[in-house]
Amino acid sequence: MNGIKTFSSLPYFCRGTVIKGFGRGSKELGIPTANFPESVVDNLPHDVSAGVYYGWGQIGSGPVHKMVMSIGWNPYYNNTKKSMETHLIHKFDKDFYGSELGLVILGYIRPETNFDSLEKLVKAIRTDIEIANHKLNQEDAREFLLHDFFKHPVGQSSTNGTHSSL
Ligand code: ADP
Ligand code: RBF
Ligand code: MG
Repeated sequence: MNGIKTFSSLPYFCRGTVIKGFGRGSKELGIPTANFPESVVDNLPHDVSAGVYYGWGQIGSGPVHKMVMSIGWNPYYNNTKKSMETHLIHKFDKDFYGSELGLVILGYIRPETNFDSLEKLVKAIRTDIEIANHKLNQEDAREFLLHDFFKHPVGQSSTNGTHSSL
């Protein structure tokens, strides 16, 4: 079985505050991941199983970026608690701990894997980013850029979630 799996609960929309993780994402891997609090993880529908997903992500009312994320227990590090970690495919000038991160999860890339070296994990994540990039260039994925979810209430100066004055 090759193709990309689909789950009945996708697309899945969620929003939460970016919290401190274990500090390993950017330091060790060169791939920072914004971590969600347990409350957001606990709300995930059961059919969104552990694995790597792609979709769109937005910090506050800022621009919408491509993202890849890992949902699961990170077997490489023997984590015991389920986590949702998002890597936004964009270069940020500074950290955004404490900000709201809104996500629409569109599709599944692969199951979580227990790699026997850090190098292999990093290589797999690089490939995930390429796959996400490709998937998110397609029209059915780009439609979500205009979704109400990424628009913000009057008073937050945004008429269109894909624009930012920052
Ligand atoms: P932690 O273990 O605290 O999650 P990471 O090393 O994974 O630490 O770094 C994640 C943090 O880096 C995020 O919370 C965010 O503030 C920042 N960051 C900067 N650029 C990005 C990006 N492109 N994607 C995700 N997080 C980013
Ligand atoms: N961790 C794993 O143990 N196995 C994986 O297959 C795996 N895939 C990932 C894919 C992506 C796109 C991202 C962003 C992370 C992935 N991770 C995986 C999580 C990685 O181990 C995690 O970012 C670090 O543990 C830092 O918290
Ligand atoms: Mg992280």
